[in-house]
Amino acid sequence: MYIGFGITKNCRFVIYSSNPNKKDSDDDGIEDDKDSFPLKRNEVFVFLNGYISPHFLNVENTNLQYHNNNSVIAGGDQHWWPGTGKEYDGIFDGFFERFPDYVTNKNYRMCGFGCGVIAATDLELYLCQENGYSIPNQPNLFSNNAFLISQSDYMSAAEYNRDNVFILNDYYVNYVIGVKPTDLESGMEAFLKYNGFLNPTAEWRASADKEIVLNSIERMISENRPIVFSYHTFKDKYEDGICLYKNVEDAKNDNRSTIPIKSHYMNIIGYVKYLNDTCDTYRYLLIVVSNGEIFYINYDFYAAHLDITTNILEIRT
Ligand SMILES: [Ca+2]
Ligand SMILES: [Ca+2]
Repeated sequence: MYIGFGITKNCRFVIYSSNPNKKDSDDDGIEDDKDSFPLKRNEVFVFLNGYISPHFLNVENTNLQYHNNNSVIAGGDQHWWPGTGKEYDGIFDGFFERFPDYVTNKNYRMCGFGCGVIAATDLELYLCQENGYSIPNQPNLFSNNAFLISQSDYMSAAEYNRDNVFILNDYYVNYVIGVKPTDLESGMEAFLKYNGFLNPTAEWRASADKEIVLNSIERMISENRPIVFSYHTFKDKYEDGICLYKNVEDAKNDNRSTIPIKSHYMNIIGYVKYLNDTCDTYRYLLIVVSNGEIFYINYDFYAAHLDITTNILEIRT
């Protein structure tokens, strides 16, 4: 059927299922006769700034045992601050006895609840590195090397943020999820204004709609902006935690081969969209950074848990 210019008529047409001049019409490495979707790439990786492999901040790291002996990692690590680790064992066990420690001990609160400070600092430093922005009171960042930030400079920037911008204080919320989303919003808007934007907005996305949030993620990645996001569940069951995978196939299957995480802020630095044999619409993995390491997350699992505490920080300028 052809419809147009006031004329409607039936006509014949041919659906092209492949390009007859090529063996692999969509250049995805699967030849047409074996490709379930010969005109659509079966797997597409999208990274910040058109990088050809996952890449994020280069930060000097002295905590080698946590990072396979790598002396350069992809962001800050809250374990640089020497908490004992016991803080993680049932957050409310002995909570009130330990409360004064958390209030006064800057190491404990950073190691135990600093993931939001780290995620926000990672985002700021990436924008500094890519765009020449700066953080107030932190003149030495990148002073020795444009592509490498020292661990001490990173920690200095994160501590400034913790005390002044993405504040870890004795708020009840800070002891449950770390930085308050409202502080992420106001802090990121202040950072963008400091760097010359007249009317930026940073909004903790209220939507629980899978497609709306995905569209925001795709837009920000295309603008070369990482996305601070959280996962948080109030439930205690193993299956309610989110798994971070080092391997794409594990993430596609969400095979629960890693220890699930109950509450965490991280950054999205890209995504993978892929087809499987049963469906010709793309499904997604998120490529994320957590404490200096790059992982994949199954977006279907994440999106099923979207709510006010599991969401993204959306930036517009
Ligand atoms: Ca192909
Ligand atoms: Ca294909």
